Amino acid sequence: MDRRTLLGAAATAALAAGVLPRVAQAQDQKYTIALIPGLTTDAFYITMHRGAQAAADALGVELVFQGAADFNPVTQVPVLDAVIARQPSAILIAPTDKTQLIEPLRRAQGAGIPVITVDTFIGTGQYQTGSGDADFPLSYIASDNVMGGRMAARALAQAIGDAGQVYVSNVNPGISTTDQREEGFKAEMAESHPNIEVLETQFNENDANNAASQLQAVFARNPNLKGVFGANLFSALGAANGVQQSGQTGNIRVVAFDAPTSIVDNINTGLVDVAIAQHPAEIGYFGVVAAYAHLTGQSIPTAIGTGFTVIDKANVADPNVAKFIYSD
Ligand code: T6T
Repeated sequence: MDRRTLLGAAATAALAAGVLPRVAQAQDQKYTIALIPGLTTDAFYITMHRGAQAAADALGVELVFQGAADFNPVTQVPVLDAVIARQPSAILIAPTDKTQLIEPLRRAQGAGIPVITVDTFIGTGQYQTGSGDADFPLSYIASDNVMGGRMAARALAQAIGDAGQVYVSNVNPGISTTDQREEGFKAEMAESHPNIEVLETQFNENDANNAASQLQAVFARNPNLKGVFGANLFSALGAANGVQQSGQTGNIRVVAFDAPTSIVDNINTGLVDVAIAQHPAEIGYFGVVAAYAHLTGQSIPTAIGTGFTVIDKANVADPNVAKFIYSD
């Protein structure tokens, strides 16, 4: 008997004995992947969920989307604990704080559940390095937020003629994404736009109403205010509303991070100059693919970067651009 005949005979014997080959076992296994967003009602995470579901459908895995109603570690941690209790095959999570989610996520790791972070990170975001107490997640899948902040600075500088006062409307300190956007924005301004003064950051706790009142207060204190960078969806929406309520549309220029449907109107009316759309569907899709690859024995990259689409009045109607507007 040659080698091939021998292998064939062995496989036939195994099948006859009811022993399925290994590949068939892996395919039959039903995996459950949990996706815990920063909050459930944000168009950014709704779009991420859509991408994750597309990958889950393609791979035949069950996807559970469970999150809190606001972007806050105090409400996210109990959701995480409830998910851990259900023992999913893997957890994808957007941690709402770089530090406060480390211990809670260790509980997932302790329960043998692989963790991948999407959008935001814990610790330094450098995973699987063997150093520190927060390098245990397998992978970090997200936009390059420092670069996104630099892109926002360039867009705002151009809109205001490269001179004058601006500020960052931000969520809360301690969130990896929005911290990095502010860092990139300020670095770009300091390095390349010496005639722009960046005023003190205003933190709005992810509340667009706060961001709107803050805009009006900053303008009252600085009547020459020229621009604002809204570092996430609610910051940008609120800051833009504040500009409108102050009757300053076109005088105080707005660059928005994120691209909910309302941004289209704001770009068309000239209230917002530029929106930097992330690709949250990509983040969700590759999150599920990475978790599945790990569960089926493949090694996965410790970081996967996704892109941006810069939206302005000139391209907002182009279908190749408009497809990056978030789902509601
Ligand atoms: O900007 C996104 C996300 O990247 C960030 O981490 C939190 O805010 C958003 O969800 C938009 O609201």
